[in-house]
Amino acid sequence: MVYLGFTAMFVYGWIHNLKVTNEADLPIIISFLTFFVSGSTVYAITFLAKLFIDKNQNGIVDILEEKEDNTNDNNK
Ligand SMILES: [Ca+2]
Repeated sequence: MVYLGFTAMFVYGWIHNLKVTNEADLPIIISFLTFFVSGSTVYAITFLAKLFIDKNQNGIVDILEEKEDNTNDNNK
């Protein structure tokens, strides 16, 4: 919701600026879009990084290990 409000304010300001200066400020909207893209990129990288975490060094990715443990618990 914070992002939504921020986006609305930015778009409003951008359109206002477009009316005043009568030209679209493309570089700033591109950097704004880049901000959002990089935000989701960080999220994706964080998710992918978890696929390579193996804290107990047994060669099995810990995310998969946790799922395996849950399956074992169900069998008990
Ligand atoms: Ca492991």
